[in-house]
Amino acid sequence: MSAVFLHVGQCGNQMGFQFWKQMLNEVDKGYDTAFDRYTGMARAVMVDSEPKVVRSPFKDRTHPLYPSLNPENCIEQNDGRGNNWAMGYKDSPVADSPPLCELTMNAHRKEVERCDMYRGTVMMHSVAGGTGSGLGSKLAEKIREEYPTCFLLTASVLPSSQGDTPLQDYNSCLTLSHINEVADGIIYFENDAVFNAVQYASGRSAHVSTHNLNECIAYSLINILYPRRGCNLDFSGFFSSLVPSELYKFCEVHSVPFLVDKNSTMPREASWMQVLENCTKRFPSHEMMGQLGPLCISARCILRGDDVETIKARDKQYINKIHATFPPVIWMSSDYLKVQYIKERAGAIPYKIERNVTLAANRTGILIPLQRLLSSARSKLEVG
Ligand SMILES: Nc1nc2c(ncn2[C@@H]2O[C@H](COP(=O)(O)OP(=O)(O)OP(=O)(O)O)[C@@H](O)[C@H]2O)c(=O)[nH]1
Ligand SMILES: [Mg+2]
Repeated sequence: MSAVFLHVGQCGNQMGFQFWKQMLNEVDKGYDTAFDRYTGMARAVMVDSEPKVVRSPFKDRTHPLYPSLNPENCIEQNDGRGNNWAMGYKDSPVADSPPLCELTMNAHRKEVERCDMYRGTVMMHSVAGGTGSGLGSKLAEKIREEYPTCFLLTASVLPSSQGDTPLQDYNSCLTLSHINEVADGIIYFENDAVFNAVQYASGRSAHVSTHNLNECIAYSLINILYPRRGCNLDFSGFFSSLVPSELYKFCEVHSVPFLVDKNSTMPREASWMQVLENCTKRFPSHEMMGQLGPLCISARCILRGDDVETIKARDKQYINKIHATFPPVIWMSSDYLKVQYIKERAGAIPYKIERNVTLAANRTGILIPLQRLLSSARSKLEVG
């Protein structure tokens, strides 16, 4: 069973490159179906409306991803979308070349045909620019149309509240509304929250780069998509544990410890409870949620480490801690929370992490960024 990964726009490609770099360290190419069994190439399709980022791994033979990405799956144009959702969605062709959407769907179809058994697509993008948002919305619609019975999951980056681009709030609302219609699930990453997580991990005064944000996002993604390294991406497991209702598709994921340098504030030998507590703090707190209430529809906790067996006996203690962070909605059954103990090296070469906790939750926390984006878009509309 295989998955195809689609990287759209600058952010989608940059986080994608980081994802594949970590995948090469973490999973065995021979077993994992994220890579083609015969060529060893990643099942990745990369598209952007300008060549600079998407082309970068193919220009330099010493680039770590050069041998693992298929240049035929790299689709580009020489004409950005200027942070404009409509320009990305309209996808006007340039000169004699077909539109980007058509070229991308063609490369995606070829990749699907190379799969042993295609199960679904994971699309990575930012919702705030022009290409990842507009073209990303269009591609999601097309994939849903062409493969109605397969899964479509997005890894969507929400913009910083400080505002990177003037149209970001409009673009984000339009994109989220589109993908909410057609995708089966949306894993969202707020750039502000990721920034805080990285800064916390690396010491308050540390400089946080976009590269660091992508390291953190890619690490969380790998841990939730591939909790057991070397196994297939289990779409059914993901959706049954985190998206039990098609009305509520937004999931937030954090993975701790995430170490970006030697000055980590989290000691390597931190206990399981310390790591778990640290991870729960990554989610918006009860105070931040205010009247919305931090209600949860489903949650998943993955504990990975060689000594994970030692805490199974104290299972209740850990489950109570997670329950306290993610109280369920009143109509949800008590098994809304799945806890997985995985006796494996906690990973993240070269940081030698001993214990790793990944928490994912489908809950009302998504209302915080949604309300912020909506009210900011409305106020701009009224001023305009
Ligand atoms: N986390 C993260 N955010 C990024 C990255 N690159 C850009 N962003 C954010 O994404 C938004 C802009 O989206 P881009 O991906 O640059 O835009 P695009 O999809 O290429 O669209 P156009 O350039 O307008 O055609 C802003 O909110 C940026 O802060 C990245 O590598 N990682
Ligand atoms: Mg761009």
